[in-house]
Amino acid sequence: MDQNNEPNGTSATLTYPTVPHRPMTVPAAEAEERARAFHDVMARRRTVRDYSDRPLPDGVLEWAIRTASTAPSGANVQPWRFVVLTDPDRKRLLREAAEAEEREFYGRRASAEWLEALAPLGTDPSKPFLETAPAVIVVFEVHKGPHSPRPYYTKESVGIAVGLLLATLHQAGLATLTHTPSPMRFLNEVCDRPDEERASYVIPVGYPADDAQVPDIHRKPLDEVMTRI
Ligand code: IYR
Repeated sequence: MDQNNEPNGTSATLTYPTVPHRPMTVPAAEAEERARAFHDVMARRRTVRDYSDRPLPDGVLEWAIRTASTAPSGANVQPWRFVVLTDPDRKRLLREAAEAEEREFYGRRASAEWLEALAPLGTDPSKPFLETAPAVIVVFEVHKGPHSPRPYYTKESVGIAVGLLLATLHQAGLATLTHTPSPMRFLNEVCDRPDEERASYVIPVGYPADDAQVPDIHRKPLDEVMTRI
């Protein structure tokens, strides 16, 4: 059997070797309960903007990034790169650069309609969480470059990976926030990444501050999000 997962073949059509699938075996009688239990865990996830400086337990970031990397991706290109910032100087640099973009966003670039939509959340250009959270993960899409093939469905693939990342960190008791400074080009310099990589999420990770508050928002009921035909 091919050991390296490179496609097999010598001519124009290359195919992966196949291996027997090893499915998860969940008894049908337990399926609903397991789905509900996972729902109850995920339903408690909240986006957190106030972090404590409590350190992260060992190994969690690595497992979360491994889990994110199990996401399906267009043509299996796996077009993601997760840059983990923990050094205080680097986080300060990130915060200063992000706040400069955000001042432009809130002061000039955002439309009145967008600012009105954000107003209930009370967000503003100040981003202290980029320094207080013990780690910040900057997620990059990897586009075609000297060492990377052309990706397909890049946004979708990276979005799924980030969903798994957030779910794993939550499951491990950690809070996150998907911060989206715009535009994000400055992140290549802050994170030492080449031009073919384009940042799409900035994710502080940590324990919530003891006095953290979150907005009292609610999820849409099933009948508003699900249609059966
Ligand atoms: N990038 C800004 C604005 C912002 C935009 C959306 I859409 C949000 O849901 C929240 C914030 C910021 O991070 O403050």
